[in-house]
Amino acid sequence: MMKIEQTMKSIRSLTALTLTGVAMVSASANAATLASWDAWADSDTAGGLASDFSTASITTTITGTAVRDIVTNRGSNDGTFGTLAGAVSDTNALRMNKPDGSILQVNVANNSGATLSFDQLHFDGVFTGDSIRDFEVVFVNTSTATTSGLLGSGSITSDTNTVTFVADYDDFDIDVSSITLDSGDEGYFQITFDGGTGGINSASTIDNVALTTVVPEPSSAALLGLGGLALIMRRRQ
Ligand SMILES: [Ca+2]
Ligand SMILES: [Ca+2]
Ligand SMILES: [Ca+2]
Repeated sequence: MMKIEQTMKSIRSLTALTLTGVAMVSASANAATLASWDAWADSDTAGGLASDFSTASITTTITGTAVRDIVTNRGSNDGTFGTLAGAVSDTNALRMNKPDGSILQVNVANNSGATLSFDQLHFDGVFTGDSIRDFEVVFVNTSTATTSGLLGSGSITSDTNTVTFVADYDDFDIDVSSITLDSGDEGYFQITFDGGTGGINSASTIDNVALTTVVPEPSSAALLGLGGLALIMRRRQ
């Protein structure tokens, strides 16, 4: 009997310890970066701009009619993807084509073997002169041929008349947590830019792009398993 009580005591401490651990993990790590673009090391605009950082077996590129080139004398220097901490490269940014209706696509091919649950799409932006500045975001699932409703919209308000080319750009965090992508499927977040007023020689710039996913909470089945074990031990008593 003494032995069983000791075992029960150990299980109780173990359960308390595990629950503490679970609380710590879920408070600090409920989202993870899937891919990010900051240094723009890949300047292959024809083949799609590969992310500087990405998760294994998930292919992430940026393409679209708004892609003009990678410029080395511009960049967001605020150290954040949108408002998400972590961006490190002050220079190198994506210069965008000017016409209204220009599109950027953040492409995802999910070969991870598991469903992806997205969290947020982050980016920084600045416009120049009369170039494009307003945007709308939707998700297009190419595998199921479906397009989401409007996920978010906004307007870049800082321009290079008021800030230098390397400066603290505007931050955007778009909630895309309604979007999932099944294993084996492909799709893209489509950012459509607008709001240019004509003229020439002006180009908006974006930098510090990041896509995050929701990390699944420890399953309730696992927690029930611990509870169940304690219950079995109690019955044996
Ligand atoms: Ca940068
Ligand atoms: Ca930022
Ligand atoms: Ca900023």
